[in-house]
Amino acid sequence: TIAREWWKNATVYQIWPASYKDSNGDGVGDIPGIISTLDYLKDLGVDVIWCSPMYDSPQDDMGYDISDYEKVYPEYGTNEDMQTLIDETHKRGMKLILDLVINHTSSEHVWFKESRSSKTNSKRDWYIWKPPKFDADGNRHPPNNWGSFFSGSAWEYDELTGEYYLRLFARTQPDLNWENEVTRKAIYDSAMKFWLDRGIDGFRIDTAGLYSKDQKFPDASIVCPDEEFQMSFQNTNNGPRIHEFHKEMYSNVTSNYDAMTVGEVGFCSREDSLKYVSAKEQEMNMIFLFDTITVGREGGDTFGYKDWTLTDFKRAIQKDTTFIEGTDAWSTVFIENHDQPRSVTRFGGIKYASQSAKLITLLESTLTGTLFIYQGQEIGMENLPRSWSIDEYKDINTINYYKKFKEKYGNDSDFKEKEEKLMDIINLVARDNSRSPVQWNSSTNGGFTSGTPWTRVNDNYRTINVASQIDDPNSVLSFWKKSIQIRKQYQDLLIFGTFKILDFENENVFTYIKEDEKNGLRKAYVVLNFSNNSVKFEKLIGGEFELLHCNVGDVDESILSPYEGRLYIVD
Ligand code: TEU
Ligand code: CA
Repeated sequence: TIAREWWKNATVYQIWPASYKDSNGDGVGDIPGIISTLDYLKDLGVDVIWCSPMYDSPQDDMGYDISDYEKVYPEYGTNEDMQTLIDETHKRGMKLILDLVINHTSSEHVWFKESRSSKTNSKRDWYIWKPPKFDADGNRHPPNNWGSFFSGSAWEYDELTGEYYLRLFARTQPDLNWENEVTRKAIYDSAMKFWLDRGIDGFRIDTAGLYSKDQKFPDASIVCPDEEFQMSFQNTNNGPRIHEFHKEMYSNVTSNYDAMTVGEVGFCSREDSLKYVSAKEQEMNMIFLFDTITVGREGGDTFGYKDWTLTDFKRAIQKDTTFIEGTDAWSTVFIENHDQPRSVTRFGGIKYASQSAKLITLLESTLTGTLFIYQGQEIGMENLPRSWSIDEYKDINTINYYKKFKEKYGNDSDFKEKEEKLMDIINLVARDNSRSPVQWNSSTNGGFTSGTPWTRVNDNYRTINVASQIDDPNSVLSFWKKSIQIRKQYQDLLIFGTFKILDFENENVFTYIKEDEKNGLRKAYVVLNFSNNSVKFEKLIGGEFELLHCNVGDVDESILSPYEGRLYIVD
């Protein structure tokens, strides 16, 4: 039997501050705005709030480029506001975790300013500096072929000292050198203990698999032959010392607090995943794996996309959630976050938007692990309108990619056609899709701000918003609320149970059972129609079926309507 720590049956709600709620009319969400919604979150059934970076930052990567770990970004509020948020969250019996971004800092962080100032500075070695490579003609090149996640080389040349620094993300996000023990200690003190001592309850750990780089810095193998620079995953992700670093972080910091930790790891074999999250390993409590959210995404190309089938989706969910079975480890359940598009658009059927939002709710609320919901998901927010031009897109990842695309194909006679194709994909998977302001009501700008929003509000705010759903028993919001309650009530099966797919090859319907190891007789039986058509409903196991929850009003025993889903208890 597995231990049941408080964070295991928790429902976590992610807030991405810039687009959540603006309290002072400057068009940017802020901490007082968050505080004003705490009762709403409590009422929804939220146990833990995860707040994306609210630290001081030039905002080149929306706060994932931190210039001061110990200071709140002034547009979001003050350190006192943060203390109020911590206290008010606790008063309502909820917890608060922060984003821990420690693979890199902003180039505006004082550590980096010192490091860059000279080769002999005492902080030179806090970041990763390498001399250039010169070819036979004397031309300067980066130390190796590693590519940035945000396009181009992962190395940035610095004129002042004539060396390159590593930056796996934006050029203003230099990677910290985790090999240096002094640096690690500074990270623990400044980024972690500072906020834990102020009462926060843990961290979502950004890029938790990337800290240990292959110290030989070899060229990455060529996955995309047309590209100059290659994904460096094999040399940077799950690297040689990564578990040593996480064990140190645990013993020096998180184990001294009743802290919850969830690491963003992304891609990992079962064996490697367990090293991060087995309780006995003493590293992190759980990790986010990306198999499900990257179904249909092509590795190596940020905007690569190909057709996928329901079987692919099932296989991915199985991998992300069942790797812990029979172990002392724990998993997560999520389908949206600030890096992913809206799930209704990506995995549902937009013609049946609210029905398919509820279907995804039913799926998520019956999967094993800690549940994470992203702001706006609870009302079924959708991707940006396809009619919007590239100018409405604000994310550095999208913009860099588009620029590179234009440089490459801009003069082609069929550029317009190519561009339309790219815009289809951008509109489907870009991070911008989840970054539009939360739609609170049907007033101007969806009630997000009384001023001019920093980024455009989705045109559909008049029909999709919190106010119109809150008292409607048939809304997506009410369905989420009820699903969270049922998840808690039947937690032995739904949160802690084992997962077994019954119709792996079916391309329309997804059926699985959840079982309680201790009491194998009673099962949860979940059937989800992921298609635009009505399909026949057949019970795939025997027993007494009792309908507990479903996303339609009238249930026809023998037919599942498009995007209909049901949860039965079977005795
Ligand atoms: O994301 C890490 C990560 O793997 C992303 O680069 C992901 O592949 C990408 O967003 C897909 O487009 C984390 C944060 O969640 C992200 O917001 C940051 O930009 C990134 O780290 C750098 O801190
Ligand atoms: Ca504001």
